[in-house]
Amino acid sequence: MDPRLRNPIPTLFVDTQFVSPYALSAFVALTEKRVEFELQRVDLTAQQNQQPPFQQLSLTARVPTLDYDGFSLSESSAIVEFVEEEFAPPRYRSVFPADRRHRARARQLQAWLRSDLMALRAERPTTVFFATEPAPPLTSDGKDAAGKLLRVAASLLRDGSQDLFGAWSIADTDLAVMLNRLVAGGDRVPEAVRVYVGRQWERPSMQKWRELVRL
Ligand SMILES: N[C@@H](CCC(=O)N[C@@H](CS)C(=O)NCC(=O)O)C(=O)O
Repeated sequence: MDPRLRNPIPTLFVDTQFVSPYALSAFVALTEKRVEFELQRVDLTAQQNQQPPFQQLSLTARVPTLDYDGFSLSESSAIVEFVEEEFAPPRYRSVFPADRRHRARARQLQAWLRSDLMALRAERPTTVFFATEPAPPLTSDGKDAAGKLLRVAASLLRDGSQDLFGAWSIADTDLAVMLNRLVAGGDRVPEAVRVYVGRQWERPSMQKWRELVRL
């Protein structure tokens, strides 16, 4: 049997450049839980994800994919949910809010961030976080998406909150990553948003990810 199929240490498959916001979310969840895990890089530019063995491992042939003890899983939100249950509190810290309604709202936000704002994602890819040149101006679709995102952020961060639900959760990371497309892109954002993003960016789990980025 391929020993990797029974690897008791979770292996997270990520893009070689470490620019996938979805891989980042799964990485941060595992890191915040202090779970020992391994990373495997998949070269998306060489379409390594479309070839065996990754293609057989990942249902969607996308990163992130988690491989753990003979079980593989794609889709970042499914991975984070699985990791939360597999490495459950109180032994491991929770990456979701403690309150049920807050948890539901965290998932609401995560689902929305993964399914909307296409123009913003296209015009401000995560490589903008590390760009040295200023980003081109947003198109009208990009501005609409940015406006929508900032309206949502303003309503969630109404009291100048440090974290969305009273303490850090993975939804903060996902929101901060989306907002940072604007901050790093040099687009105009309220000061409260800038401060919020800066604070999320300084989390040790985010710093670990940033150290891996290869552009
Ligand atoms: N909904 C997925 C999105 C994953 C995704 O789009 N991954 C990209 C990298 S950012 C990928 O693997 N692209 C390669 C491809 O689709 O062929 C998730 O949340 O994990």
